[in-house]
Amino acid sequence: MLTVYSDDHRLHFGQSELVDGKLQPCFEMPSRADTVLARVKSQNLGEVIAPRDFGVDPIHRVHDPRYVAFLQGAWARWVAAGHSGDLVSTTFPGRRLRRDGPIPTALMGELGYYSFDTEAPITAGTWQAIHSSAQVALTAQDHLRQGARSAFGLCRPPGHHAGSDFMGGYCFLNNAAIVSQAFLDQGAKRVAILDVDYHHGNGTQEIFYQRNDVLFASIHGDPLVEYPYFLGHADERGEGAGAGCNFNYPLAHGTGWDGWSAALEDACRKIAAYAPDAVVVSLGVDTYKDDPISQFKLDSPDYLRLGERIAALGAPTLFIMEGGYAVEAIGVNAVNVLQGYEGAAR
Ligand code: SP5
Ligand code: ZN
Repeated sequence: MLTVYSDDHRLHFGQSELVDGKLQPCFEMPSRADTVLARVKSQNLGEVIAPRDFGVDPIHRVHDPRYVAFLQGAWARWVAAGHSGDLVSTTFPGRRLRRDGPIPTALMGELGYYSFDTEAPITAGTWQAIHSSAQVALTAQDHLRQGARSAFGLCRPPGHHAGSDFMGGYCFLNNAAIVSQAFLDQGAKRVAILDVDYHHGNGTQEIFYQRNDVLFASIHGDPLVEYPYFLGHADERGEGAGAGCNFNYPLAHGTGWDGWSAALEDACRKIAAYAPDAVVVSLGVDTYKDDPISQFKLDSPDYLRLGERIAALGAPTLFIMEGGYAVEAIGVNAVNVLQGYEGAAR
């Protein structure tokens, strides 16, 4: 399987994340991508190529151009105002504030408008890193356009928490949504997104919630007890034309392979019934038993089984890297999914 990777991910390196009232190193760190790339190479998964540049047009197909322009220009505005530390929002339009009112003109206000939490710090190289991460996904997608059955976009930063006009949860641009839209723009009729990251893919759900050309299925920690808390319940089934095209599988803390794979089986049956022209996998491996911020109990061999089940869908499949914070293990776990897929797809 082809892997697309760019060193530009290193340009995004947030300094800290608030944990237990203290600033600690960000869980979403550059070494994550290094570990996955090293495993891709040591397992001879296939060729590793750099991304081509498809520009911002495919990004604008799923993100508000004003939001994209904000991301692109925020750091320069911050520096011009005399700052040098990471740019992080602390004020958000919560309930009974005007969340769709006039967009603040002050940088911190505009940042709060476009954010839902404090976990997506904008740093000097963030725009270049997130733009390249989207291009990594688009280059992998282009490989499928050219006829390949599968490809791996080794994206960093991840994307599935980012919505049409908001960032959060370590995510800025929704790589999985961008490539799903690219398939449609190239003539696909239906795309299914299978989100196996530990956290609900709230951004992806939001982007496609009212549409029936993208099915979204997500297996994740129950939002009653897990981030992102405010989306991801089982009764969110889609709206309008999208009614019946959204499937959430919220699972309890402590869920292991038995419970998790039962949800996977149901999600895969929904996807098979939808008969998608392509499957996009939001590949987070923070479901791992030793993940430092998560509460599922998958073990490394389970990821082989996951890949095999995805292969049984029989559709062209694009894997997009999302979360996973047990840095030593995420290479083995992510590549196990890909190798499980390849072993069964062969
Ligand atoms: C892409 C992705 O996986 N984003 C996840 C964002 C999760 N943010 C919540 C972090 C909460 C950290 N809690 C610390 C527990 C330390 N034991
Ligand atoms: Zn996650």
